[in-house]
Amino acid sequence: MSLVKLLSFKSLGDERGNLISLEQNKNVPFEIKRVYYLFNTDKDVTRGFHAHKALQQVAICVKGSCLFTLDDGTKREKVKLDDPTVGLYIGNNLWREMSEFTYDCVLMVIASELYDESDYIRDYDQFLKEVSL
Ligand code: T46
Repeated sequence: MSLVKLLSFKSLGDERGNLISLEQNKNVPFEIKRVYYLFNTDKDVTRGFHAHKALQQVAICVKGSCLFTLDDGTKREKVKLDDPTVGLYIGNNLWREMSEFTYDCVLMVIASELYDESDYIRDYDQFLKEVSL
């Protein structure tokens, strides 16, 4: 089964431009507790390098592009996000790395929980132990 789960959002655009609405438990498959966004990221920067014990997220590149690498402990898959109508669903226990940001990239992330550092697994060996249990 692919690690890359893409959600397609219907654009409600008209001659004035485009509009996408995100609603919890509808086109976003969980209750939304938090939204954050990354921007002005230099092109050589890599981010992420962690997994989450419980958090579910949907990442949407609303402008520009970036590359996600997902890893479940047995395989790695990459996906380029460059379309504001597409969301990448990232469940728990998935290692993620983000790279190849264009400087204009605005990466918006919808999250199922409030920020909680204790939900992060920031050590790759620890992650491998957790997913092999
Ligand atoms: C993820 C990827 C896609 C907060 O205080 N509140 C928040 O809601 C977030 C997301 C971060 N922070 C703090 C924690 C760090 O001191 O902001 C700083 C940067 O966070 P971090 O280094 O975790 O950023 P990324 O880009 O490596 O990862 C972020 C999310 O943290 C993570 O959950 O899945 O984006």
